[in-house]
Amino acid sequence: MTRSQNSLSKWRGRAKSQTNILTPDSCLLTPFFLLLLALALPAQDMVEIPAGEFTMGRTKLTPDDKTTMRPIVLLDDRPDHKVYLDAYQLDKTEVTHRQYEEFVKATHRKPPSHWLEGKMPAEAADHPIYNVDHDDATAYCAFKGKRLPTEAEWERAARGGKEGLSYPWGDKADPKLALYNSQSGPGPVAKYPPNEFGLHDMAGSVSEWCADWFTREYYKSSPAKNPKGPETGSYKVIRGGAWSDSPARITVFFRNWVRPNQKTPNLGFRCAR
Ligand SMILES: [Ca+2]
Repeated sequence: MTRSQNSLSKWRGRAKSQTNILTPDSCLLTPFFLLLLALALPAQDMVEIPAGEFTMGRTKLTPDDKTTMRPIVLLDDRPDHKVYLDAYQLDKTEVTHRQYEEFVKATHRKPPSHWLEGKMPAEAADHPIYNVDHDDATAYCAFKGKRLPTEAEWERAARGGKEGLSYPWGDKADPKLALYNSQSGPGPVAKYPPNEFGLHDMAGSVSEWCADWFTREYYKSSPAKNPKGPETGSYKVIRGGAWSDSPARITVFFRNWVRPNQKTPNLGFRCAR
């Protein structure tokens, strides 16, 4: 017998002995264990964020915080405050064109306006979806058995378990770590390194819809546990900044807002569960 026949026969023997391990009882149990495993583990495209407390909002004061010189859009990220969140899961990446196409085909939802003749542009398959409003994003997440993250869930995830930093990686904006300050539109998701939780593009790329209504004063009275935003409002929170934004707008604490029916080339989303 040659060496290769020998090793083939060894593999066959091993495969046979492994097959013999499966008794009728264990065969019956296997689907049950697989189901348990599926429920216990996050899907491969999601990250499990453990229950816990974090500091939400901007912690560093600037000299012009108490003057009229700081733009009001950069003041609603205070006061910083402790927030406790139950465990949840979040998509590792922004929802892509390819993923959104599956949803459009299955539900016959109106495609985004930049899909010529309703067709997903093939070159954008791995780019984040955009030109979708809050209803589109909410419906997509429901289609996947998910939901939009709350603003607090989004910020905790963006921080990646680190306290007091401006960006997911530190305190200095870095074009090697995120897509921002650009005029060229979005590129492929997950091109830049993930944060400590394994999440990509929590700074820049496209801004992301959150579930919450927005009010400027919300942090002054928000609940300490699982805050879900004001009861109602005219604007929805969007987070993370986009390819078109300056470094000040891609921080983990920067709060932005738009009307729920807004559709722009720099606004997309990811889902939570
Ligand atoms: Ca983003």
